[in-house]
Amino acid sequence: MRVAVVIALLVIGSIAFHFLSPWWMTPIASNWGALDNALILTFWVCGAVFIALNLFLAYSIYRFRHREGSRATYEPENIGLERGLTFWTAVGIVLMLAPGLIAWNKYISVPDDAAILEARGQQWQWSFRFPGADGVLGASAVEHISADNPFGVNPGDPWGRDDIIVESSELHLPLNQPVKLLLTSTDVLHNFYVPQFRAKMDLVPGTTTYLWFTPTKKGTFEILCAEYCGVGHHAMRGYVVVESDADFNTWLSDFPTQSELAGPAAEIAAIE
Ligand SMILES: [Cu+2]
Repeated sequence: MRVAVVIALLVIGSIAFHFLSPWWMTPIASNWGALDNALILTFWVCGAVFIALNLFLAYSIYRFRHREGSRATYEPENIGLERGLTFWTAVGIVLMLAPGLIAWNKYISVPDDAAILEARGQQWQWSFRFPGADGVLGASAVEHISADNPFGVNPGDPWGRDDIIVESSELHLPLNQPVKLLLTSTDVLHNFYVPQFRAKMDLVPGTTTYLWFTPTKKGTFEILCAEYCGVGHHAMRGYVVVESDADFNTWLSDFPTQSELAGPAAEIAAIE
């Protein structure tokens, strides 16, 4: 009997906590409202099941409590009950999975007008590479990485010479411009995550992953590495500053191209 009351209080407390809690998602600053909707729907489905199951449990403990002289009946099969449970469980699972699958399809379909840039993670910092005037990122490989070539841009690839190298953990992006981030890692697994954009993706050494989003709000948002990557993991932070096109171009013009960084000698060596 007391257990039934405790369980009922647990349900009431959980509902109160949900509605009164100050902790909720940060205001969204990207196009990924579909991910929020999938999450909120999952919350409602799980919440409804949690409430129904626990109240039923409390009710059963009270209703079927021990009484002198009364005996339980044994009922091994109940086809109606099993059909109902199977059907409603299936409805719940479809409700939770379908919006996520639709959102995921959008997540992996990059719009044609997305600007491409590279975000590189290494223990324990971020850096960024823009394609420069030709609009194409040059080929890169780990064996080309050096102090004056942090992205390992292939010195023999002409597309790479005007790539703009941002050796800073602060990334600026123009407002309302879809961006495709190519994600590379110099050393171990990292994960690019900006909570306000809702989007996140692993950086995997030896391959290139990607994610895309459209920043929809001006402001400064924190980049967090969301994959434990060593003792300095907690310090692997950066910032995304979303601003007007003009401010973005001014910011980008301060950074060197790959050939400015490496000097002409690297190119001559590559040609020879
Ligand atoms: Cu990391």
